[in-house]
Amino acid sequence: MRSSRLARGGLLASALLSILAAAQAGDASAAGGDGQTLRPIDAGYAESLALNGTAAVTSDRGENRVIELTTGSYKQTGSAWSTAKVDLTASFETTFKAYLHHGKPGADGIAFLAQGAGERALGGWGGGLGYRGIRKSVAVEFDTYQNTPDPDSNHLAVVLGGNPDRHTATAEPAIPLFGKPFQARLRYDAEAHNLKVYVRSLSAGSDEELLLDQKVDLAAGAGTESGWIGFTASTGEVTARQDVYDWTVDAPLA
Ligand SMILES: [Ca+2]
Repeated sequence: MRSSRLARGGLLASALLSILAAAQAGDASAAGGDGQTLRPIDAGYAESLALNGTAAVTSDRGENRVIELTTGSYKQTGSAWSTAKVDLTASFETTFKAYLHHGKPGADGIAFLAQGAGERALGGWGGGLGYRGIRKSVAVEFDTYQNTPDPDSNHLAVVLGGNPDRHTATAEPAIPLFGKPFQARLRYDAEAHNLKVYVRSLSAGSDEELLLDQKVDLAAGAGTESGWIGFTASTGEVTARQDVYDWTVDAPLA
């Protein structure tokens, strides 16, 4: 099975080749400058993901490829990283959809990370959101469970140093993060060291909402100029199935 082969790692070379082949085939959209578009989760690109913990690549009923980060059992952690490293000193944009479901209420949420710890990186369960302890990282969390340091059970936050107990910035979306699919768009301006995070409901006619507009240096936070990007998630005493899909990355490779 592809995902279990991935879990053992060692496919970096073929992953890079598949991305380059995609670019040559004209799959790259206008990226600006020297950027290439990676589509790590579109058809055939599971090879470009490193999966850890409970994370697996599956298909939904519509045959779309989905990164299932947690499967709905207790105290799970999962992570999925692009095996192609990204230049964190350059501007990039990434968009993904997430569906956090199958609990009542559900926990704990997901996070998008830029990190310098490597493609096996995986952190703590529960309120750790799968990234607690990944010290060389900048996380944007989508947190659906209120732990003691959290403002509520439906918030975004920028977190440095793999410590979800300390939020650099928080925001509360108008939409529920749990129970209904949403789309997130992250835009990093490397010159300004600015990260903007937008969220919108996938319901027809819904508008995108700018939630985080934060000064942060991704390369400094990740402790490297070329790092990995991807997702973590966790469950605890409360559980959920937590899926990410339609992930596109518009970033220069390192
Ligand atoms: Ca939490």
